Amino acid sequence: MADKTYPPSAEMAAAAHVNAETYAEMYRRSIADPEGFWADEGKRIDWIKPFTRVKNVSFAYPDVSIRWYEDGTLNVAANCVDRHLATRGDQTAIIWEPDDPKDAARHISYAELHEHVCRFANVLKSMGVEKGDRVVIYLPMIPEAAYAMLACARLGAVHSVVFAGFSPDALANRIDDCKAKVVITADGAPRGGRVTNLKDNVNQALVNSNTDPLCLVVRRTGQQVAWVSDRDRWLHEMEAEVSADCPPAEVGAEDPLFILYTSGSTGKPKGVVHSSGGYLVYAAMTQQITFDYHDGDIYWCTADVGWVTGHSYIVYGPLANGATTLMFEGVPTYPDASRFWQVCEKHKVNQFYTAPTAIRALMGQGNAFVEKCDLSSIKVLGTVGEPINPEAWNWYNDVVGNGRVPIVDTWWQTETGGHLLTPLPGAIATKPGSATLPFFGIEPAVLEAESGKEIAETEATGVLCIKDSWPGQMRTVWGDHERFVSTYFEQYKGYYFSGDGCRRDADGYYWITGRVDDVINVSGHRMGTAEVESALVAHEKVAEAAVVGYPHKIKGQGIYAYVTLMNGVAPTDDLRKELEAWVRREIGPIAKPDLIQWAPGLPKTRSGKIMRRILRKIAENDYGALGDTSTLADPGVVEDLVENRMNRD
Ligand code: 6R9
Repeated sequence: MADKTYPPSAEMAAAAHVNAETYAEMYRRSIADPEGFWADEGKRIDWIKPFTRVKNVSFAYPDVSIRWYEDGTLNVAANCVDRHLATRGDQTAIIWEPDDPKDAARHISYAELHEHVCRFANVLKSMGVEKGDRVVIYLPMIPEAAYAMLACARLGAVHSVVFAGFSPDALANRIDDCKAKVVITADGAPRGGRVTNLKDNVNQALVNSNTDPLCLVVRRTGQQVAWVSDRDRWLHEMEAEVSADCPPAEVGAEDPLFILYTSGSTGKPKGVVHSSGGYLVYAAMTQQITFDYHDGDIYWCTADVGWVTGHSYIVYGPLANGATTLMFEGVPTYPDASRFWQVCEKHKVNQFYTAPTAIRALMGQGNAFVEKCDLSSIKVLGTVGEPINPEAWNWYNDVVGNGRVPIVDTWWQTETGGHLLTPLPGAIATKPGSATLPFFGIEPAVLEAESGKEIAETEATGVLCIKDSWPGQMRTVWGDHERFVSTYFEQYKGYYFSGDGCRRDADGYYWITGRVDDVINVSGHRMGTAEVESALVAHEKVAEAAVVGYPHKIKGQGIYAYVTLMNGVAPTDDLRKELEAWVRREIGPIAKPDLIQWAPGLPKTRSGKIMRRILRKIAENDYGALGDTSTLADPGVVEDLVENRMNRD
């Protein structure tokens, strides 16, 4: 059966930045003449010293190196703030919508943003932050998060935002890995009517950390906090003492703008490093074209700044374009399931960008929450983070978009900096569940997983790789270039390997099938199974643990943990709760296992390798098709696991 397709409306095609013809022509040129194409796109941003070299890239293993606009210099904050002052100083840059709808929203103009960023930068400077230094940002979704990021960029310092849902231990690991000079936090973080004591978390993290950064604290809730007087400073006190003038530093295009830690299939999270010049060009271009953003539009991306989506599509992309970007502190279901739609109505949102997990959760609450709101301002709907199932896509389309709004299903990664596969609303017909076609400059390839052979036929199923670089690509893993090369360029020589599986249909459309490595995607958050396993085995009663994903109605994937206890420890419900709380504390609430199965033993090969394929099948409740089990050291183990499986859906 042919997939149902949704072509762009005539109005959209006529008014959009890119229509079907311009897409075809621009795409052709972007591949045939990347130098010329990206030289032109590089002019989207202001350079202090214009670049003369556009692209200098090698994907050849092991000498991978990626450079764009390498001899140009710029300042990212000046691009996101200063250059708009002359034309749109009074325009709102950031609309901030607080957690509690009874509290007033704030509108921060570009002129105000400029003053906040300059003062913030001067505060950091007075704390000793210089170009190249690392600053960890552990903040809730408040405007100060954007000020902090831009203040770092203004000084040429490298920020690393750590999602405020991460535990003190996870925070300490990141502070240590990048050797942060300053950690920026808030007293507390209200979310969904509850408060997380962020400053307490930082206090605890700094007890365990081997680095001793200073700590800058934003007052958000006014709650009592424990204070270390030679280490901690209040932002509001410091700001009052510094000037509102801070000249932007000149940085090289290839100087790092930020580090963002993300989960991989092995070991500890990797510090993904993004550049200043190429990243900004790519974030700005994709924000404008994918969402078909026009001057005066109100644009809302519901992500958290702790993830890459918040970096590229709340802060850098929109602000580089002089957009009005909405920042939301709360959650979709507080005070009730109409919150997203009420915020859209209240601020007359034109582009709305969220994750499938939120769509599924809201879909489950019924249509009335949507239908009571006026969503007529919405022109484009977007989704990101995981494959969207057609049922959720259809609900988004029919109920939220009222059948009149294009949906852009954007496939990309922390590593890619911006969208790689996505429909363009005025150009590309959509199919529910497909991220459709490549963005400009992106040459996808589908490879046979085992042989690594690129499949030439249009219809193909395999692993998704990209043949050549684009300006927004990550440059390295912080402090570990070898890990960068081995993770993304070793298995399939000459290609960037995404870690995702995919299918390409007869129309050349891409359908992402999910990760092919030991990474699971829980509510759109990437989680390495190895990370959860090492948290579990760090508990004194746990001998061994194996973690896999399983299909979960709302979260996309849930976390299924097989746990072998130490000899003599009784498997009780209390212990199950204790382990859940333990993982929450070790990593954060997003890593809490949904199901824990007591496993007297794990299925292993004779050489001692855990056979995850079997564990995945049992977790999926698909135990009838376990495949070849002949290499198992003790086949009896499997029978017990099947019999006591926790997922019976
Ligand atoms: C931006 C972001 C990346 C992984 C990626 C893939 C999954 C993201 C998707 C999608 C299907 C989409 N993913 N967008 N899968 N369709 N539109 O989410 O970055 O947190 O690094 O996750 O998310 O599996 O490899 P990140």
